[in-house]
Amino acid sequence: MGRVITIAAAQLGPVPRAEQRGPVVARMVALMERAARVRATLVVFPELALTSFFPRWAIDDDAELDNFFEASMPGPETQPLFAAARRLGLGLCFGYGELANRAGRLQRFNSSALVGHEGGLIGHYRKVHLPGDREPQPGFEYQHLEKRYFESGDMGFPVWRAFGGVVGMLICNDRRWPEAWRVLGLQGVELVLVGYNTPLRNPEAPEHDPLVRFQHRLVMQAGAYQNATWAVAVAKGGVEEGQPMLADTLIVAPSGEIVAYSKTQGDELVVAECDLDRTQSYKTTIFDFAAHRKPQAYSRITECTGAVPPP
Ligand code: CDV
Repeated sequence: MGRVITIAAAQLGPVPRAEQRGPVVARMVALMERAARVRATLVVFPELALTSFFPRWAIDDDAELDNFFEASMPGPETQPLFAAARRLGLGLCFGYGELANRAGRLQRFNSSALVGHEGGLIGHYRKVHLPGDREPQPGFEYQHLEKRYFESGDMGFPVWRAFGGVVGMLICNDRRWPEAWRVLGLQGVELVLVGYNTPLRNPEAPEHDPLVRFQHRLVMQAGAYQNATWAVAVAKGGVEEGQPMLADTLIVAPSGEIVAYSKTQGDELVVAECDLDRTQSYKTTIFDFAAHRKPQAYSRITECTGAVPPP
């Protein structure tokens, strides 16, 4: 029978800049109710699911910026998500802007929450790889100012025993870095949950634009295969505040094969039955890390930091 969980990747269409939490949370609860009807047990939402992707704007006013962040999780406005998880018996993962208060020092992170079937917070992850700039770039059609608004995550890449397996989270740009996947893989991860907001146009390197979808699939499929894990990538799609976003929500098997993907740009559930035991056929053969990895050799390579010697 295996350890089968039915996962619903809940893609979201655009969220306007001025949208309050109420309507977005209502959209998310509606998707959770649909997921429960198809007997899903885990629902995964995108990066910064609760708001518009605000790093596209230069925001100087702290009060305005704070509107995009949650000071507690759950908070009064996100409580309905936790209540729905409990009522429907669903696990939940969603991205949000985290406003943390560490001994009076305010910190902002790009975070993801993991919620159990009983509606309790299992844990959260803070995005490590922050793309873009600190200052607005002259002439760019859209900014990407994650470095301005967030600190880099300070929790490493944790995994949790949850939903009958070993679960980790990455957020958007993290998925392009093999070391993020590998740190999860080395902890025996069996399911990696990834929310993202990937624009279709990159003003810094427009020559990459035709490859956005290809490169997204490339890293998701390679990350899953090389670490013998299921992987779920969930998009914000559509044209959000004039900026076209990649949809292409995916569920990827440990073989690297895409088993389900979105067909629209808007709110959509992408559902697959994921047997966590399928990870074993890779973890015990080609990617049996204990048997085949060679960390001693890798440290020699990292010692070679100088220039290539002359011939
Ligand atoms: N939100 C993101 O991290 N987006 C990046 C873009 C800017 C390249 C991504 O890796 O998809």
